Amino acid sequence: MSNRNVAGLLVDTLVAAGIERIYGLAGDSLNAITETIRTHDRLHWVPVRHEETAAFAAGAEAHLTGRLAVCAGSCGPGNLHLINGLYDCHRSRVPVLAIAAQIPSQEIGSGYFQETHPEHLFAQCSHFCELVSQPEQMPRVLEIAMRTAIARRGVAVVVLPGDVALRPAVGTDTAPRFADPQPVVCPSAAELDELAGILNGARRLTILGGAGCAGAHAELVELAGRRQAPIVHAMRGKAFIEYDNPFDVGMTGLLGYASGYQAMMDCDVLLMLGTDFPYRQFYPTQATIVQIDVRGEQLGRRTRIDHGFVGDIQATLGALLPRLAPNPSDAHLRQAREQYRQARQGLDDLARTETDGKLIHPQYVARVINELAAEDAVFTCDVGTPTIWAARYLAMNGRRSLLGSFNHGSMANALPQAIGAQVSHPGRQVVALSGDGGLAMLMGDLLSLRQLKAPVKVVVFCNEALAFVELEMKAAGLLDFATDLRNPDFALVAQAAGLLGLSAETPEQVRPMLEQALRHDGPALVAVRVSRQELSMPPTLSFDLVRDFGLFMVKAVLNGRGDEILDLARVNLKR
Ligand SMILES: Cc1cc2nc3c(=O)[nH]c(=O)nc-3n(C[C@H](O)[C@H](O)[C@H](O)COP(=O)(O)OP(=O)(O)OC[C@H]3O[C@@H](n4cnc5c(N)ncnc54)[C@H](O)[C@@H]3O)c2cc1C
Ligand SMILES: Cc1ncc(C[n+]2csc(CCOP(=O)(O)OP(=O)(O)O)c2C)c(N)n1
Repeated sequence: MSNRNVAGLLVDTLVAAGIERIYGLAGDSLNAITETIRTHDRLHWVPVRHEETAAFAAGAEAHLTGRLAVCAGSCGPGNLHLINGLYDCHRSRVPVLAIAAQIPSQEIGSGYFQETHPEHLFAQCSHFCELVSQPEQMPRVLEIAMRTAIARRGVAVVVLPGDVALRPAVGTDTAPRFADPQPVVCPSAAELDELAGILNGARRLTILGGAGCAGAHAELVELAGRRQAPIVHAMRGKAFIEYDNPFDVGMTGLLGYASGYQAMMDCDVLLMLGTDFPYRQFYPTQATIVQIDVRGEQLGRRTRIDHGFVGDIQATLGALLPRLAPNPSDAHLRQAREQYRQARQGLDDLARTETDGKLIHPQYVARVINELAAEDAVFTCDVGTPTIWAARYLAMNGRRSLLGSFNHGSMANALPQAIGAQVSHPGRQVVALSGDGGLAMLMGDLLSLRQLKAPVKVVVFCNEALAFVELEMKAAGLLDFATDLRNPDFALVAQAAGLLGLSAETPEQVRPMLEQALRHDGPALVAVRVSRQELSMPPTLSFDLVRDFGLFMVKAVLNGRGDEILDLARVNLKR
């Protein structure tokens, strides 16, 4: 222990905290750290081809375990490449420590080769970012960084010059303990009485639940049953709310279901539970709005609220339930459920096999993935239309997980998140739903799948376009421009990278190829040629509903340009 250098102290501290791996890409400013890991048997280096991948991968691990995960980048451009992935981790509130190596300490401030100032660069995507300029700061700065990432759930960055990492450590021999405090945050008894009074008085209560409902499924369903309330979910709440839930009426938002939108518009009281659903146009304007969130600063952030309470959803609902009376009327719930049935029927119809000519509908691909995937699969979906297909066709069951770049909205997240999910959970099936634009953006890390022996299954929705952007252009009444993609044969690219590579060109090939890929004992990629023009807005069957939906789109994003959407809807509904 006494011969340790600062890098050795850093590694020992991480190991003592239960860290098993660091995702990263080597560089000389990281040499002291990688050299220590080389001879260490409890900490593994996970090499990737782009540091952004390292950050996304660490975020995926942290998401699935709920514990701290670590990534590293070398000085200057190396750690600069981490930034977009770290933004995603930070905005998704997953605890990630980034080690940003720095140029030699005596050169800082001289405009030296590769010099940047990570303390400034990472400031916006971290809760903590400090430079270690002398060995005496370690391990204290590292401990504070780790505790901050865990306690505030987000990113912390330790900036470490390569020469400081090589210097003898002067820190304590005692490894710090990282307790995992589990305080129960619940509104006071008086607040709970007030909350119960509001809910007991509601005739048409609708619940909007989000990621903060994780672990509170039973309480949520009991609350909805007691008050006969439909439950709408925000995207990050899907995995925790939708399954085994007789009160579920789907998602809201631009990609949501008409039923989710309608249930929120028709209520007299909206109860927001652990959600930061961002789109203000989708909140009701007349209803009484009540919000519960464990973070007080989240209250009233997205819509005006009438009552706000600070509490953990599970604890709060547990304390609230005994105070709630049964609602004698189920009219609101029945109406919302019927609208949901219709919306779901419309979505399922769109996922049928029949196609125009030889086109493969992406909805069908997503449906088949859902049918074939394991009961505890981890899905990742790229920003772009794969997010839509995941939201609508992947059924969650309490054991499956769904990861995306939902809050930061960065393309190219699916492959790197799949890498982190697979490396940290070797026993689970991991399926990435990638866009052809998204895959190409960080395609270098297809090579990592083979190198890491990570049996990720990548399904590429090849629509030869930045299709989501085209959709937005159409919605705004613009002609498509700058969205064409001339793709290579991704199956051949995959084969060259040492993966099983398959290409589905016809609807008949989709299911057998996906089956083959999922059975394959190793990484696999299936490139599916899907149709380019797909209406991804909430589908509806009757013209009245289309018209309502048109209005809803106008209200949401179109600034009065609803005609194009109606035309698009008519075209899509004809088939
Ligand atoms: C292309 C694209 C399109 C999208 N379209 C849609 C769409 O149509 N509809 C949609 O819903 N989303 C959509 N999204 C996702 C959207 O941007 C948001 O990420 C999502 O709506 C947020 O979901 P959330 O509120 O569940 O999670 P978050 O934004 O993460 O909010 C969770 C909230 O819960 C709180 N919380 C956490 N734990 C607890 C706890 N234990 N107790 C109490 N509170 C807690 C947090 O403080 C936070 O306020 C889209 C994303 C992309 C990339
Ligand atoms: C890094 C980044 N660049 C640009 C965007 C804007 N953007 C959002 S979706 C999208 C298209 C994604 O294309 P692709 O991955 O091919 O998926 P598709 O929508 O075509 O299915 C773009 C360019 C973004 N979100 N992130």
